[in-house]
Amino acid sequence: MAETLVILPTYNEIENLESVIGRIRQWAPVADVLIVDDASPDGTGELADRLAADDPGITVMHRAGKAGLGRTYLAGFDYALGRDYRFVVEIDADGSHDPAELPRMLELADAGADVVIGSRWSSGGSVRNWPWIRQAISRAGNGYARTVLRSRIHDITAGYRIYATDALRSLELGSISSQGYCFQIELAWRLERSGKKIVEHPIMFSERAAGRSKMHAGIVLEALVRVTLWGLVRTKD
Ligand SMILES: Nc1nc2c(ncn2[C@@H]2O[C@H](COP(=O)(O)OP(=O)(O)OP(=O)(O)O)[C@@H](O)[C@H]2O)c(=O)[nH]1
Ligand SMILES: [Mg+2]
Repeated sequence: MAETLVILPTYNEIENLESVIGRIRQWAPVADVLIVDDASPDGTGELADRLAADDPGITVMHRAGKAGLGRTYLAGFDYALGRDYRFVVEIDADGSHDPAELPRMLELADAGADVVIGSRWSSGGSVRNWPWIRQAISRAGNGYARTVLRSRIHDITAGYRIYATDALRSLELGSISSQGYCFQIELAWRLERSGKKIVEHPIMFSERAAGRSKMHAGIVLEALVRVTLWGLVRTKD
């Protein structure tokens, strides 16, 4: 069995799936891949099955319906933790995260980082073709979370990451309730607070290649409310 599992969440990514899988296979050829599809109406799940039929390193998990990114990753983590993988990769299927960064990020994980974050906002990181409003929301959200949570992480909402599975095991994953990119904030913050080693690796983030974003105002609001509440609890510590 491979020591790394790449978890690829998909919802209506039929135009992007084949190319991102090809690039993951190119840059992390010995990793296993788990596609977690939430019954995408556009047929992404069926395409995933066809790709898996040709490649023993690819497994597909079909879930009943759209449950959000948090639930999707928790199901993927559950799969990984039951199988002795050392590292778990989170990566979007929409072309925003370049699999060419995987070798370097895996090196950092192998060198002892508990979490490697593919970071847009640390020195050397960048974004390409992202509308100014999305950049503004991401920058403001990260600035707010850094201040309120007293975090040192520059891109705490980032969705391109590697976790050491031992670090995930140390968390009570069952008690995580955040959805959207608040899920990413909650995981990173819990690990940072418990003294885990977090390393940011600068990446260039590109606007999705094709298809539609699943971002909506509720996702931003959830993060705002939860981060504020965590911050209030934190000040009492
Ligand atoms: N299985 C599953 N995958 C999801 C769900 N929501 C989003 N995804 C996938 O998670 C990844 C990130 O979603 P995006 O729509 O790109 O969201 P985002 O990156 O915050 O938004 P953009 O920056 O606008 O692309 C993509 O691979 C999506 O297909 C969901 O409810 N279930
Ligand atoms: Mg995206």
